[in-house]
Amino acid sequence: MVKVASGAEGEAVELTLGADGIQRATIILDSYSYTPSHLIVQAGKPVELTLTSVTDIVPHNFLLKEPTAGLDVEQDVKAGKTVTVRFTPTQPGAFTFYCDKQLLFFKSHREKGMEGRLEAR
Ligand SMILES: [Cu+2]
Repeated sequence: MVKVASGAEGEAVELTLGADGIQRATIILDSYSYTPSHLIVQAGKPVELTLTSVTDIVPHNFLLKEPTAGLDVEQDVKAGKTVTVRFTPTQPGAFTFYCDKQLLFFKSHREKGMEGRLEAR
């Protein structure tokens, strides 16, 4: 990962392409954020994200649904666990990923700011 900018929206990172043709990054999930929250990738090439939760109790997830770009990711990340997801954005564009977990009548994690941006170029 290469840090390309830092601002109010959080740090933007450009994923590096591995020798195997896969773009990889590690994302930290906390309550209620993804770090980094702005990813820049190349369209048409596979992306592999390692999702690491650093919470003790609160479960999170990672949703990235953009049918027009072939994206349909829905992955639970239990407290303290690490999982990987793999997908390929078929088209350039800016897509939003988020956590839709919600406790009873409280605000959803997304409403508390748990979302980020995937920019495919
Ligand atoms: Cu969450």
